[in-house]
Amino acid sequence: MRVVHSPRHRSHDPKHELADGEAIDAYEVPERAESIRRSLAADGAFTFEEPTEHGAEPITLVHDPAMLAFLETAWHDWVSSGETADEIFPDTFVLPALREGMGPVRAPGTVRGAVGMWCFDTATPMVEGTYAAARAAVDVALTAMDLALGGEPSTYGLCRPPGHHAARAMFGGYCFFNNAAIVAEQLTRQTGEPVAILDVDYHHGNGTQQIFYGRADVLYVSLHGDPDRAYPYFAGFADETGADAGAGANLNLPLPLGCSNEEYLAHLDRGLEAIAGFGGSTLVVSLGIDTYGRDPICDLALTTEVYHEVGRRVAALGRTTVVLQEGGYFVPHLGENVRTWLRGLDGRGLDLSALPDV
Ligand code: Q9C
Ligand code: ZN
Repeated sequence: MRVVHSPRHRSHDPKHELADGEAIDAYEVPERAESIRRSLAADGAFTFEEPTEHGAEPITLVHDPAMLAFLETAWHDWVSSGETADEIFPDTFVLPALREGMGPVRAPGTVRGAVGMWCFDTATPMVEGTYAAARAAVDVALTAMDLALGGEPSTYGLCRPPGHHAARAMFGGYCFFNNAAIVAEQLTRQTGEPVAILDVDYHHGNGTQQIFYGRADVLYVSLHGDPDRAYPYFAGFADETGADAGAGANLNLPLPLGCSNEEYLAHLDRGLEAIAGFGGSTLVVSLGIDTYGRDPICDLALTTEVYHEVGRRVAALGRTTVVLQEGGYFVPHLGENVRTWLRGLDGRGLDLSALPDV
């Protein structure tokens, strides 16, 4: 299987996120992607290539150009206005109620103010190299798509930072540009067919859902921790099925606390059934491995074996598949879990021999 990877991801190297009023070590760190790269490289059946540049247009077909412009200059503007902190966090958030009844929001003249127009949480700091890494992740995703359109049955884009929490005009959840949504949008344009997205990250992909919620030509299917208890809290409910032309083209499958492999596969089959009944020949997978039982920030109970079976069942759809990396935070097993998933997709056997005993 062909893998697209860029060393550029390393320039997004946040040190902290905020939790319960304290700065804690960041979970979304460069070592995640290195763990995946090492595992796939050691397997021998994966070949690596660097992305080609795709420019800004595929991004602005999905995201507000003003958000792209903010991200592009934020670090430079931050430093040149005399700020000295090496991570940018929002100070306030422009919730609709802040200016309720008082007319439109005016863009603040400082990054410290303006970041609260675009970022929705306190877990997603921008650092000096964030923008370059986020742009490279988009190029990784689009290059994986190009290879699939060129005839590969399945390809893998080792995207970092991840993307599925980024909405049209909002970033957060460790995500800046929505790599999967950008690829899905291009697939609709380049194939002229509808496109399905399967999101198996532990967290609901609120950004991807938002971007396509009114669209009939993109099916979004997500398995995730129930938003009644899980981040991002405000989206991912089972009764969110799409709006307007998109009615019926959104399927949320919330999962219970401690969800087992068996329960998970039963939910997966419902999602795959919806995809099988939807048109088009291509599939985008948002592959999060934070469903793992040992993930430090999630609460399901999946084991490595199940990722092989999930990959197998996705392959049985028979679609051209672009797999893009999202979350997964138990770094010691992250690479092997991804490798296991992709081996299942590729019709190869389960191989647990390289799973570290930690
Ligand atoms: N106070 C992805 O897996 N959690 N994003 C913050 C800590 C943020 C996860 C809660 C989780 C974001 C791509
Ligand atoms: Zn996640």
